[in-house]
Amino acid sequence: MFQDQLVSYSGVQPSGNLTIGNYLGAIRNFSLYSEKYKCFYCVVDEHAITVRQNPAELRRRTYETLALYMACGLDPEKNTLYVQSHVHEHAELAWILNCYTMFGELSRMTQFKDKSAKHADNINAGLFTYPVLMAADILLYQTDVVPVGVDQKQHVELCRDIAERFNQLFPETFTVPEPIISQSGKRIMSLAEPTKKMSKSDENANAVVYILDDRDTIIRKFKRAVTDSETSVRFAEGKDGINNLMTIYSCFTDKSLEDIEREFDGRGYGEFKRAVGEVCADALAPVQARFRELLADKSALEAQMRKGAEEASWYARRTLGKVQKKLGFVKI
Ligand code: AQP
Repeated sequence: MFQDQLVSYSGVQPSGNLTIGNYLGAIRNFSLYSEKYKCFYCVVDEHAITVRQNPAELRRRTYETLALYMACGLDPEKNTLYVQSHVHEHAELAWILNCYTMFGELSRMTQFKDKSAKHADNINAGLFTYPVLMAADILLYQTDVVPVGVDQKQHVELCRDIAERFNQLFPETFTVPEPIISQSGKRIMSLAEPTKKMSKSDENANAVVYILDDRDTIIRKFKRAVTDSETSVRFAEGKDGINNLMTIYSCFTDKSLEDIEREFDGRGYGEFKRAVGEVCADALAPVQARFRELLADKSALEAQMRKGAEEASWYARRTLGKVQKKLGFVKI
């Protein structure tokens, strides 16, 4: 809470082309909070460099992620939309919080374990302390709620622990945030390996549906999605591929799993996959059209970046100043 306003905070890394996992698990839900909360949505470029990035691609994706936020319905007049590296307080608070976070806590983070297995040649300290930077992002704004996909829940819980530890030593410094996990799109799985999360950094482009994929590509990817040797569309244990497709269909149509089972009763997987592809392509078409318009005007996006950074900095400065004072840093 910041000056009697409830605060919502979340972010997306510009570490790859955004997927329908990012869309259904996170971005699509961000605008739900604009009425009740003061909302900050950040393009977290400092997080992205925990794995190697091509600089030109990182730059391009930073613009694209901001444009996608707006194309997905985030109104920059109602939400503070900005880029993490434009607000230096994030990195400064992260350093301080590093000194209040335990090695053992960070060692237990499943994302660190997964990513260090995937990037065995580059297990850098930033990958390990990623959740501390995320805690700094959230705590700088005195955040009440953090809408995220289920994969980020553990990091928000660590953020709560850090905030509570700090507050015990220095009372009333941080608001302790709650994660909000959207029930429908909480975990969208890979189309090729449906026991694995759909990720923008997946090397197999057929496993992932990107928000900006064209209609034919979307339909083709769903057509090729891994299923099982049965033929009936029903949600059940062991049917990970079909369960994932039903979840995606349900997210785009708002139909319940029971309704979907009824709708496709007696119809084969081929027909179902085509229907999933079509509803997904239909839902993304207006987002893609708006995205192209926004991306065509780079200077307007830069003006938005400046405006967002100014707004965010005002809040970030206040929290960092309070923390530094409590710690005993000398102000000059
Ligand atoms: N598959 C998913 N299902 C539901 N939600 C998801 N999110 C990501 N993938 C899924 C949610 O999207 C938000 C932004 O994610 P991020 O960019 O911070 O990083 P991530 O969670 O590591 O996402 P990726 O796509 O897997 O990125 P890479 O491949 O770079 O690591 C978060 O709220 C996340 O929960």
